[in-house]
Order: sequence, then structure tokens, then C-alpha cells
Amino acid sequence: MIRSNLTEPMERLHPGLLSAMGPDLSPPLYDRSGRSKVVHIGVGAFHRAHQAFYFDQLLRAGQAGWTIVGASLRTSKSGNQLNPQSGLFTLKEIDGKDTKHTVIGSVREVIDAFENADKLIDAIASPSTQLVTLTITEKGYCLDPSTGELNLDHPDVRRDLENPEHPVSAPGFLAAGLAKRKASNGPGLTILSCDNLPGNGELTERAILSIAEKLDHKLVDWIEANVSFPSSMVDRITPATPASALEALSSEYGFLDTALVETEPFHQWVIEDWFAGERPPLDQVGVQFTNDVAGWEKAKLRMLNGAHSAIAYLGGLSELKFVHNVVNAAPFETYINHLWNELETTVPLIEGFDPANYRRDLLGRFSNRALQHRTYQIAMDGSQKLPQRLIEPFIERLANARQSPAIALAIAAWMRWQFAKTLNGTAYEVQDPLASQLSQIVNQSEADAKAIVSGFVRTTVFASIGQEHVETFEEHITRALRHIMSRSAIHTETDIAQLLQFRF
Ligand code: CS2
Repeated sequence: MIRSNLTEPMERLHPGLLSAMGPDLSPPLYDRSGRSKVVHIGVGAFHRAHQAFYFDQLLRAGQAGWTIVGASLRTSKSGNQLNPQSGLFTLKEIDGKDTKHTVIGSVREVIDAFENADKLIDAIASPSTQLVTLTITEKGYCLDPSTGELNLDHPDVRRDLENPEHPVSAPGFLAAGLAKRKASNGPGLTILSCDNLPGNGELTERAILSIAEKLDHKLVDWIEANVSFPSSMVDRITPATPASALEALSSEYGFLDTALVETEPFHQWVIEDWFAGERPPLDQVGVQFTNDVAGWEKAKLRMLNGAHSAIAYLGGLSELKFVHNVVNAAPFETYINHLWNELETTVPLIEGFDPANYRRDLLGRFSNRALQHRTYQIAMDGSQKLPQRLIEPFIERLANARQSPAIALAIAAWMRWQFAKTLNGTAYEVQDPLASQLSQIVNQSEADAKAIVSGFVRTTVFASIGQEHVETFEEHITRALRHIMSRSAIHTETDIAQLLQFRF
């Protein structure tokens, strides 16, 4: 174990420290040199705890070459965290009882693509690159929610169509990288989305093809023949790293790691078995390759992420800071069980998926008090998350003549969240690409639940609702919103029971 005198300036984590590290940090002692087979866009906390972790495991298993060149499209934050550390960072797995540290070595460097677009384009085009993975968040795909197609009016997309060699959007970068790969007769490539969207592979493919169509028809043909876009289900709860964690690591080990990530022990990755480049042997480290990923995506997006969003809005409005505060409060646990009873009916039967076990495990994961997972963090970008997590299951149940008071409550709580103040009146900032449009609807509706709901339902968030369902949907959500708006707190079993027992 390395310990230094804490009165001296703290040394940053760097490769020179690895050989002196003890087994409690599991340093990566494998060869990190040579050309990387993976390019990854979006090197935030989730990538580090998930894909970078899996590739680190693969490298430890002796599968050389599966290192990652990362890229950031917006800010230099990840580059500033990782590059001075030669890509090294510590992953801290915590469950409240045990703590496990692993220094991860799979990430080689981070390209600041907004400053150096060519470097990312070259990395995508490089013949040694076999796989491009993405964690760019739902909004990074620049989609039109009503069609699932690329939004050609999105300012970044418009810029990329005018100036395709200097892109700013993720689809723009991928199209430019593929154009260069084609020009150099490069080998096949797999582009693997790791974001929480159903059919994420197909969405990525359509987005890239619609840019390619506008640029060059031959590029479309080449992509169709040489590039695969598997869908995948990714799972590992990974909050933004709290500052206190950096200090704790420094005082325990005597080095500074600004790229540290805290996560839960659980991790899961299910990938559609469709590879155009070399397939990384990730099955050796627990990844599941399958021909039927859609069921897994649905189960996870609805049961885990749907419950997460409900917890975020109802908990956030009740001024509960962390997910574990919400699930450990008895009324909310009752509520979450109601919610899961409803959501579970919309999840297909999947081999190896047992809903009762899954729910029990999820409750355990949500209750992890060691993870400081803020309700506010999950509440961000709700306009991009709600359709696949809550709106679609609600509508599917409605089509089967089933009522869904628990899902309705969560959707209404999202609407109430747009008021930018808690039930108790504390103000906060709503972070969402549609924030200003949504707040305008709230302001114009003069606290009338019906007007608010009907204003919201006309936004792109609800674009997937068929005309035949709009009226009933509005009626149910209005009822739920009225109930929430009439309250100044949700604290007790009775509060939740009252919120759930309204009749449609
Ligand atoms: C969360 C997810 O922030 C959110 O929207 O629901 O990031 C969630 O923690 C992950 O999908 C877990 O795998």
C-alpha cells in the first residue's frame, strides 16, 4: 500500500505508482500499450463503472488489445480528470458492508473532440478499431421523439449537415468517421450503443444513416454492408462521484484520483450478437450475447429505470435527497411495490428472468445506503426518459383496459417537478433540454391541473400516445396531478395510500 505524508502536495495517480500498489487496489499490471481496439464516446462515471470495468476484466484475463480510446464531445472535464493519470482511475465498489477498490487500466486516453475533431474521426476510421461504444445519454442521439428518427431541425444536426467534416453531434462524428473508414477501404466495424433507450442499436443506425443519406448514397451502401449496430442492455447504478469520496481515497492511499468512481457491486451487460468487427470475448467476463435483447431492455428500462424516475420525482418533491432515503421510507416502499405490480405486466417473458427475484434484488440495490445516488441526478432530462420508462407501459396497459394509478402518479409527479419547487416550496433548477418549454406551459396554466396536463401532452414527450388514448390518458394524469398539487408533503403511509386510492 502506498502512503505519503499528507502535508506534502498530493501526487496524482499515474502508471509509475502501479508496481508499488498492494493487492487491495488490484492494480492493472497488464500491457496497456499498442493500438486500441475500442473507441468510446462519453467517458463519464457510468462508462468507467461499466464498459471500462468489463474491458479491464478482459485485459486481466489476457485478452490484449481491448483497450479504449475515449472521447468527449462537449467538455474537457473527463479529459482533465483522466489524461494526467494516463487514463488510470480507481473504481470503488460499495454495498454498505464491503468495499472493493480496483485501479482500472483499460482507458488509454481521452480525446477532447470539440477541440480536436480529426483525432476522433481518425480513431473511428483506424483499421485497428473493431468497436465503437457510446454512452452519450438519451439526448445525445438528437432524435425526434415522435418518429425515433434523427431530428433534422436539431441545431447540432443542422450544423453537421452543413459542415460534415467538423461535426459536433455524436451521429455527425460517427458518420464522418465511417466516411473516412470507407475512403480508406477499412474493415467492418461494430457501433454499440450503451444508453438507456429501447432498440438503441437500431436508433443509432437510423440516425447515422440519415446523415449519410444527405452526404453520399455510396456511404449508405457501405455502412449497410460493413457496419453492425447491436442493441444492448446495460446496468450498473453509478452516481456522480461525491467530493468526499476523493478525499477519503487520498487519505487512505496517499494519491489523488480525480477520476474516481463509486458504484454498486452489481453489473450486467446483455448484447445483441451482431458484430461486424472482431467480437470482443466479453462472454469470458460475464457479458451475455443474445439474439433477443429486446426483452431484457424492456425489463430493465421499465422495472429499474421506471421505478428510478418515480422515486426521483416523488422523492425529490418530498425533499428526500438520495434514492435510499426514499425506498427506506415505508410509504414509498409500498408505492414502489404497487408500481412494479403494474409495470411487471408489461414486461415479456424472458428466459433467465424471474420478476420476483429481480424485484427483490432491485429493492436491495436501491436501499444501498453507501451509494449517494441523488434523486435530483435521476430527475434530470426526464423529457428524454419518461416515454420508454413510464408512458409506454401506461398506454400498453390502457390498451388492455387496465388502469395504472401508480404509473399515473409517477407521470404526474414528473409534471409537478416542472414547477421547479418542492411540495414544501423549496426552489430548484430543472435540468432538461425542454425545461424552458415545459416551464412556460406551467406558467401559462395558472395552477390548473387540467390545463397543465393538456399543455404537456401536446409536447414531443407524449408523441407516442395514439389519438385514441389521449383523452383517457389526460383524464387519468389530471386526476393524479390534482392529488399531488393538493398536498404539501408525502410523508406517511396514509399520504401514499390517499394518493393511490383515487379512482378514475
Ligand atoms: C438512472 C440510470 O439517472 C438515471 O436515469 O435511472 O442512470 C440508472 O442508474 C442506470 O440505468 C442503472 O443501470
